[in-house]
Amino acid sequence: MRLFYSPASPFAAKVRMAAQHCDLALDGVLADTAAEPDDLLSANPLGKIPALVLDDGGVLYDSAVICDYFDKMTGGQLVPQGIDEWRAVKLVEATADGIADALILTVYEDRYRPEDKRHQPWVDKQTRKADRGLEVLEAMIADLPDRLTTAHFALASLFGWMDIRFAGKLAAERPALAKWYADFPSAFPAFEDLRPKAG
Ligand SMILES: N[C@@H](CCC(=O)N[C@@H](CS)C(=O)NCC(=O)O)C(=O)O
Repeated sequence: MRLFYSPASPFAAKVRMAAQHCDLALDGVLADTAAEPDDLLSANPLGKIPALVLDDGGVLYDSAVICDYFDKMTGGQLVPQGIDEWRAVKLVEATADGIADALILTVYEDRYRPEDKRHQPWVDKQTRKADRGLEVLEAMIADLPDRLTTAHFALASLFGWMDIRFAGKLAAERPALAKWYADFPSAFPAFEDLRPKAG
């Protein structure tokens, strides 16, 4: 399987960690989404990473869908099947991914919009989404199962990416999440290799 990714992407890091956890081999293909390369667009018409090309030539995209596919391929190694645990895991994953979505939009506002066109109230709105998400995550992490799941990889990827783009925010504002993040590499040593890295 080939995965279009970039070193900094939290969503790609989540998929790469999930694959490693499931012992699934991925060939990484570096992609610059800003350039809209043809090979990426054939794998994902939305032009986003991560995008996966399967061995049969089919494609999959959106990190949650790709992780669910890995889960199906491996007989449930990433998502518990019991309804209560399933709910807890998928809710944390959706919240972590949604926080990443909101914060990435604030980064793009700086990166892609000319300075005189930036709209601070919109940035503030995205930041409030992220902050509310982080607040509820502090309570939600208590309900996660001990074994590693897509929720763990989504959280670790988000926090690893925040380390690059919003350094210090987690420790200053959400110490319980910062502690969870500090403990994560001992549960998943490959994190040091697969964590989001500044490109
Ligand atoms: N919901 C998607 C989000 C993917 C996403 O936003 N990826 C970013 C990089 S971290 C991207 O490709 N941005 C380029 C763009 O939006 O054009 C997922 O979970 O895979």
